[in-house]
Amino acid sequence: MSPEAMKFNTRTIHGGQEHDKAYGAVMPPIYQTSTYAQTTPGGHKGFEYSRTHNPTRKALENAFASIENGKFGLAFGSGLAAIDAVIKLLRPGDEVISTNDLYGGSYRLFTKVFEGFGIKFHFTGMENASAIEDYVNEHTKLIWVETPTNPMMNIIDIEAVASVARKHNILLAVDNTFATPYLQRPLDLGADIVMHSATKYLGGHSDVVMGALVVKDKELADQLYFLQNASGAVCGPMDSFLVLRGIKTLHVRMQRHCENGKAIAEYLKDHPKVESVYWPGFEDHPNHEIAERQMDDFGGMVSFVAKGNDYAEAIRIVENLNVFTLAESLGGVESLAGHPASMTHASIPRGEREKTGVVDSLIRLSVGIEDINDLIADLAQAIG
Ligand code: P1T
Repeated sequence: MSPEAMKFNTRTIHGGQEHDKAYGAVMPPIYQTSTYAQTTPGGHKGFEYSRTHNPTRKALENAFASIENGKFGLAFGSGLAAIDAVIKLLRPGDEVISTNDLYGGSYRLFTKVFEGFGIKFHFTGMENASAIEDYVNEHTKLIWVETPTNPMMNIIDIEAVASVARKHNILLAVDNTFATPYLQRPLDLGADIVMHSATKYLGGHSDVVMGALVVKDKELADQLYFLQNASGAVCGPMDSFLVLRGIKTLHVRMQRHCENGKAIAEYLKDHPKVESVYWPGFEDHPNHEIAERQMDDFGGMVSFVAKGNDYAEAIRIVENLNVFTLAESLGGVESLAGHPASMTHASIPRGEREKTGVVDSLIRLSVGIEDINDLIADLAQAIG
C-alpha cells in the first residue's frame, strides 16, 4: 500500500518506515554513531556526519512527515530549537505576527533573542482572522499560530489565517503541539510549516526533549535542512528511537487523552468550587464551532480557575494533588498539573499574560491516560 493511501492509525506505525536492510529488524536500529566510513572522499552510503544526517533520525523525520501529511520532516534537539530554525528564515527588518496567548518559552525566544537581531514581533488575538490584517505591512514575512493556545485553550481558525497569509504572500507556521496530527492537520488547512514540541504527545512518555518541523514545499524544506545542519540543534539517535516508538501509539493514547480530558472538563465545570474551565469541547467555548470544524476531538488539556480567583488557593490545590504530578510539560501518559503564571509562562510580563487570562489563580492540567476514576478522585480531594 502506498503511504499516501494509508489511514492515520496505520501511518503512525508504518508511515515513512522501511525494514532494516541488514537484518530485517522491524524497528529502525539506534545508529549511535557520529560519523560514517568513506571509501574515497565522498564515497559513502548517503550518510557522512550525524549533525547532517543519521539513519535513526531520518526514519523519525520520515514518520513526522507522514503523520502530518507533509513531504519533509526535520527533528531538532527541542521544540524551541525547531522554532529557532523557522525564525532564522527571516532577516533583520522582517516582521512576524504571532498569537498573543502562546507558550512562554516561544514568547521569550521571540522577544528576548530575535528582537535583538532586528526582527519585530506583533502579538495579537487571532480568533478573528481579519484582525491580523491590521498588522500586515510590506515587512511581514511570517504568521505564527498556536492552536489550541497554551494555556488558555483558545482556538484559531487555521484556514482563515491561511487565506490572509496567502493573500499577502506571508509564510504561515502552526505550532500543533497541543492538538497533534491525530486531531488536526495544519498543512491540509493551508499552513506552510507545522511545528511540534515532540517532547509532548509525539514522544508521549515524558522521557525526551525534542522538536519537529514538517513542510510540503521542497525549496522551504531545503532552507530548513540547511539551517538544521548549519546551526546544529539536532537530536541524538537514542532520542529519535524513543520518539519513533512513541508515535506508534499516538492514536491510541490520544483517544484516551481525549476521553479523560472531556470527563475532567465536565467534572470541573459542575464543581461548586470551580469558577471557570477552559476546554474547547464546551458548546459555550467562544471558538467551539471552529474547534468542531478543524479538530477531530478536543484533546487532553484543560485549564481552570477555582472560586475566589485566588493565588493561594491555586497553590494549595496543585500542592495537594497526588495522582496528578505538579510539573512543567504536558502530553505524557501521566497526568500533570501546572501553575502557568509561575512556571511555563513566567517569562511573559504580568501585564501581557493577564491580558490573555493567564492570571495567578490559573491551573493547567495535562490529563493523562490513567483510570478516570482515580483522576477525578484526586481532583475531588485536592479541591476539597
Ligand atoms: O520544551 P520544548 O520541547 O523546547 O518545546 C517548547 C514548546 C513549544 N510549543 C508549545 C506549545 C509548548 O507547549 C512548548 C513547551 N511547553 C512546555 C514545556 C509546557 O509545559 O507548556
